[in-house]
Amino acid sequence: MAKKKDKKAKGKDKISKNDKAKRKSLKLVAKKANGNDLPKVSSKPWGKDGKALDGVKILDFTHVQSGPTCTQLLAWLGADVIKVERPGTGDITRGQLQDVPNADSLYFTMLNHNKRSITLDSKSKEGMKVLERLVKTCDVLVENFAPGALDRMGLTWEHIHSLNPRMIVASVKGFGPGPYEDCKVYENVAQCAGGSASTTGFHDGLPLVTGAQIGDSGTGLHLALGIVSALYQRKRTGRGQRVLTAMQDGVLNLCRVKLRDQQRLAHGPLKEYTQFGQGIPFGEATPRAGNDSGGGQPGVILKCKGWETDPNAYIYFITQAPVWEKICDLIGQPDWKTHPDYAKPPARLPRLKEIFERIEQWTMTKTKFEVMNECNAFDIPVGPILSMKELAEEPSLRQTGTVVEVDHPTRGKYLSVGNPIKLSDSITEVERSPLLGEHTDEILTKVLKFTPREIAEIKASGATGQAPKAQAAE
Ligand code: CAO
Repeated sequence: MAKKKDKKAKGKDKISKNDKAKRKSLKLVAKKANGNDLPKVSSKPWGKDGKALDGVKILDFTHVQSGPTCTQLLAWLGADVIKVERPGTGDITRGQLQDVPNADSLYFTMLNHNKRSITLDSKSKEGMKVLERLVKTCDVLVENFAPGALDRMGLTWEHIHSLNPRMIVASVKGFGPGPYEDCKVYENVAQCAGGSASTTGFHDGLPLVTGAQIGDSGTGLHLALGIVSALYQRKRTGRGQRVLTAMQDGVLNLCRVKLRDQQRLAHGPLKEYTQFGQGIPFGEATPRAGNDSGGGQPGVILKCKGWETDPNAYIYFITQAPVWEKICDLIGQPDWKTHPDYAKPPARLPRLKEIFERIEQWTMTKTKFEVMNECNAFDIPVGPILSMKELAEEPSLRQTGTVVEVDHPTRGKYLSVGNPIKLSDSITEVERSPLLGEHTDEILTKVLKFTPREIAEIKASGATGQAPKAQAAE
């Protein structure tokens, strides 16, 4: 009995020790614990209580769009992102689609906010010395070179892992392992190979690519999630791992509902597609559905007042079943609420063309914003077709930081899309993109801790850019 008591006491002791440890760790995240020993909600204003990825160092070896989208997101979430660029030219997008002479293009500036830039010739001995030091110092290496390029540089996974077993190596490639794994891929190639183009456009028209950069930016997003997950797993295992996202896979993931429809075809026609009501037979593959709604709620784009001259005077209108009666009242067709041809969703499916034509008679009497307001009053889901000009000028997007004005030393003020992911504690201050090699000295000295003599040697070799004239002439 005494022994039992002893055990109990020891158990209590254990619990209280655990409790102490728990309290100590909680103190790190909460100034004061509430009655339940749980951290209190931050007392600081929205987005002002530390950065989510504070302390994470990223070796950003990305270029063009897919990789930079990923590392920009990580930078916005608080990671220290060091972009390694080729001396002289840097990321090719700096000079692509230039609108202001001698200034980094918007293509580059809008994809590389909040990063530092170091120029390094990875194919030189001294350049590789610096890169290896970066590998040892950073937590994550992100790259989106053509297949095999990183290996050809000498940075194989095995080598990186031997230098820094904690390092996560994250890559975007066009295709995963298989017949196309060696191919170079750009946005529209991925949209075509990932199933988006074959399912976008009108039934009787060409396959279309979309304006949304689902191949590049979409894959960058997928990669960022993979990296954050690998960082989380590393907390348990202590080791890094490889993260691979193929653009074809990323696009297909975003086209998931179209693969759903492909399988539904085996069981009959896709009744929510306009072509069903038009009596056009379905083929073997998911067809292009024009503007038909992707889900079970039929919807299309309808003209609004001004459509004759304004290319964006349109609205997306969804005949959501629960609000059908309100739609009937709003468009002045109350008899459809009880009419057997219109009252229930299955009865409406073969008549969608006629139904939307009737709704369009109503939307054409109003601007897209009037339609939006009147429909929203009755919970009818509609979407005005907003132009880039309207989005750029929308005050609410400016207020939330989704659209931000950024100042840049060589191009002046420009608009950018800020961090679309809002965290209540973590700060996102959108900072301008770096000039080419702007932080080379700072990184060599403060991050990599090279001595002045070593830095002089690195620079004299030309690894960070043109070698000083005296040495170059030797
Ligand atoms: N110093 C020296 N050399 C460097 C360097 C540096 N700092 N940075 C890159 N390089 C070299 C690479 O080592 C590579 O050399 P090798 O071919 O001799 O090994 C070379 O530059 C070019 O790399 P790349 O083949 O990736 O570039 P590219 O312009 O020919 O192709 C792209 C571009 C996007 C088609 C290709 O990188 C790719 O398919 N990437 C994967 C998919 C992807 O992300 N696509 C999205 C692009 S955005 O639309």
